Amino acid sequence: AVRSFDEIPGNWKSSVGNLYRFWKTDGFKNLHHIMVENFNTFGPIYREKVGYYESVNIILPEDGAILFKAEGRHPKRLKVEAWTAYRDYRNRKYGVLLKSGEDWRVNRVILNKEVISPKVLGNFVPLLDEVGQDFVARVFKNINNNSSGRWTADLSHELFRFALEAVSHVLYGERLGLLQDHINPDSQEFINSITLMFKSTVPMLYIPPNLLRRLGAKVWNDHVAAWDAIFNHADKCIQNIYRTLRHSPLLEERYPGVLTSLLLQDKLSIEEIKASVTELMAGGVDTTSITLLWTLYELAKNQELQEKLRDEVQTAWTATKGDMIQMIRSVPLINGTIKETLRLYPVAVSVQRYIANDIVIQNYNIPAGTLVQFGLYAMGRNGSIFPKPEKYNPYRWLRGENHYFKSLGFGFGPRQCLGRRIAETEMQIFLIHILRNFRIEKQRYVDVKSTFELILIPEKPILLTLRPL
Ligand code: HEM
Ligand code: 2DC
Repeated sequence: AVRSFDEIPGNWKSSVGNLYRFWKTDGFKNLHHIMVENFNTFGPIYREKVGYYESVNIILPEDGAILFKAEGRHPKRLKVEAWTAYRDYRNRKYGVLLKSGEDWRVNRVILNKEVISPKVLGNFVPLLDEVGQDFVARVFKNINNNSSGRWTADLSHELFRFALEAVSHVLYGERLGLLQDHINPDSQEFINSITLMFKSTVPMLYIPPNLLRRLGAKVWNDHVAAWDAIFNHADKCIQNIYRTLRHSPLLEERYPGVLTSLLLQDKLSIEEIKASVTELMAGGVDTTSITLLWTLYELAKNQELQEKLRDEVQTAWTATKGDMIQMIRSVPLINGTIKETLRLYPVAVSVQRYIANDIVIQNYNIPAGTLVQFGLYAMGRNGSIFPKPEKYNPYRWLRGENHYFKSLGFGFGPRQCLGRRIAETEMQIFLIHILRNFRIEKQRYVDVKSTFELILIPEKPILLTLRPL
């Protein structure tokens, strides 16, 4: 017989006790490790209540399949109250990230055509390629300023700039100039604010933001200041394009960028376009840059693998004569590398849905409306799902292996990551250029762990060396 919801194992009876234990064990920073521990203790399904949200957690690919079949026509993920509270507080519109119901769907369908449909690849590639080439030139410049003939740095800052430059070029069709020596201080503030915005979100996953606001808590004030800076900078960029468009209608043949395309289509209101473009700009920085940083770190640790990747890139380059669109289709191991990085270091520790129908998972009844979290980080490190999980091995994503519901780094279905196409293309092009030009090295062996600051990030700076081939 199917067992009842209340029989699901886990510590779901005492939410205050859980919050206290969370606090004591530094649970805020270790959410992903705590999830792994819980799966070890309770098995492939457990129920939990921490702070104000209650969820059922699952880890197996086949259970993920059941979950996503029940997501309904308007899939809803865990509501990040801090983000909606800020917008309500400042009277700003929700974009596609925070919208729900039919309003979400209408916006999402229109945005899909501009940013995620396979057709847009041809528009994005030249824009991203230009930024990739400029990054290479910037590295050479740094190497030449250095008598040692190589360049060693914490590349995260460089990668943040690269990522913001890349996503802005796609969104606005224009360059921000972040790969030059002197950059607009507003852009640097934008970058810093995104990191602060993510970090200050974490406590508010458990403590209601409106309570913290009334208490005048620092974390709320930090959060507001961070979003203010994000919105102000995005507003400036958007206004800039909007004004140009009104004064001089487009004559060029060139792809004008996502924002202009949306404005010309005239299917969404300007306020709606602004809200979603701001989210795309903010969502496009830490996500891809940190994934690239982890990838470079793994390649620095594994020179043999790095050579294999370089061979693939060089062979594809010769075969395609450097045509970037064809290149992207000819480098399966590069694509496996990105999947492998997201397996071990998923930006999002979980993908969640409030299910639309009753479902049965692991022989337990789960009623419609329940928040179900699929533990991405825990799945990626589980030995029965990925043999030798500690080994960084992009080959596991090739050939005839079974990948059914195992590659969920960008989420799933109609509510999956809207920036996925931009992110994947940007990261492919970046890795192609880097591997063609530099050897990636690391001083000595240090194992870098991840820490949860809403997204997973390295717990300490990673020093890497780039050396011309
Ligand atoms: C949503 C991951 C890069 C914009 C998401 C979700 C995940 C994710 C897991 C939730 C999906 C779901 O619930 O099924 C990633 C990863 C990235 C990345 C791993 C890079 C390595 C980006 C970029 C952008 C972006 C570059 C913007 C250009 C968004 C937006 C949503 C989203 C707007 C919300 C979509 C909606 O609610 O309809 N992302 N993301 N992401 N992401 Fe990304
Ligand atoms: C964080 O328990 C852990 O793509 C929580 O580009 C559940 C949760 C809910 C929503 C997730 C979030 C986690 C991680 C960061 C995600 C977010 C949805 C979108 C966001 C995955 C897993 C992200 C990084 C977006 C952010 C766009 C924003 C800056 C405008």
